[in-house]
Amino acid sequence: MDHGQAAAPLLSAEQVEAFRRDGFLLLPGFYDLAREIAPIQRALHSIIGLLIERHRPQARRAPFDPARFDDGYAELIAHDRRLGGLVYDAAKLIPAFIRLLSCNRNERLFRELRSTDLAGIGAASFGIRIDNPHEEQFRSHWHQEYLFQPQSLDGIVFWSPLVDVEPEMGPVQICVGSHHDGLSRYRRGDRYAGKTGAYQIGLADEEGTVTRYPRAAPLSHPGDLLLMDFLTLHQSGHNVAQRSRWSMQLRYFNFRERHGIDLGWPASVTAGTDIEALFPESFVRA
Ligand SMILES: O=C(O)CCC(=O)C(=O)O
Ligand SMILES: [Fe+2]
Repeated sequence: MDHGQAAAPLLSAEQVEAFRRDGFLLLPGFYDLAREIAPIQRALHSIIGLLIERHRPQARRAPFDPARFDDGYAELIAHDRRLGGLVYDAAKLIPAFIRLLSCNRNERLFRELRSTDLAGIGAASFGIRIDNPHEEQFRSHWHQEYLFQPQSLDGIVFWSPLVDVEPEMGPVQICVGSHHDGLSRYRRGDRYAGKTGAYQIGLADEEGTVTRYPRAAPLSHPGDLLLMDFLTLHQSGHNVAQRSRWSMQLRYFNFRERHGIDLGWPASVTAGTDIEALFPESFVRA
């Protein structure tokens, strides 16, 4: 039976080398817009529509168009921000999203980059971010994925936008090559004490750490795929556009990696994993 090994590689040697060197890689047009992306946008349009009908029956909105699938969303959350939370939770339940999450090419891509035959999808590690203009509460500041998704040290974030990400929308910012320096030290509270849950955790010396590296902030479009090493320092940009920045996060790990095996492939911090107990040496106590 063909397990994918026989298929032509998805990446060139130069792309693999760039990912190893920089800790990230942008693959323009990796996904098929009509077959893989539009069904997710259509479902989001319908879900937003149901909430508009339920909570703002007098509001008018456009029929589905992939370029503006979120029509009416800004007005909906201006009416009641909690309705945005419903859309955020519902997005993970869209079958087309779950199909994309575990699609064959994602698995092959991970296996190619990590030279493994045994890929996993981190428990509670996937979803669709909605970064609303000028909202700081849920903006993710400088971090490395492994601390929050401790499934394997060599995990990879698959990040893909559902809208055109122009500079004002705050593209993800990356510290180029930072993955070579291993897991940084973190602390809870401090400058992020006003945020919720795991968003209170930040780098122990954020300024001193992130200024050591050159930055990248790749612009992207629906269908593009941005890959990030689980040790690459990155953060959300600041969305100062008019529209929310919608993007998908999928996370793959390697069952065969030693640290993952030792820890037992824990779920995401969002599912309740106590990362301060898991990584006591990575936390500086205030
Ligand atoms: O999309 C963002 O702003 C943050 C992305 C991120 O931290 C991630 O995908 O792991
Ligand atoms: Fe992240």
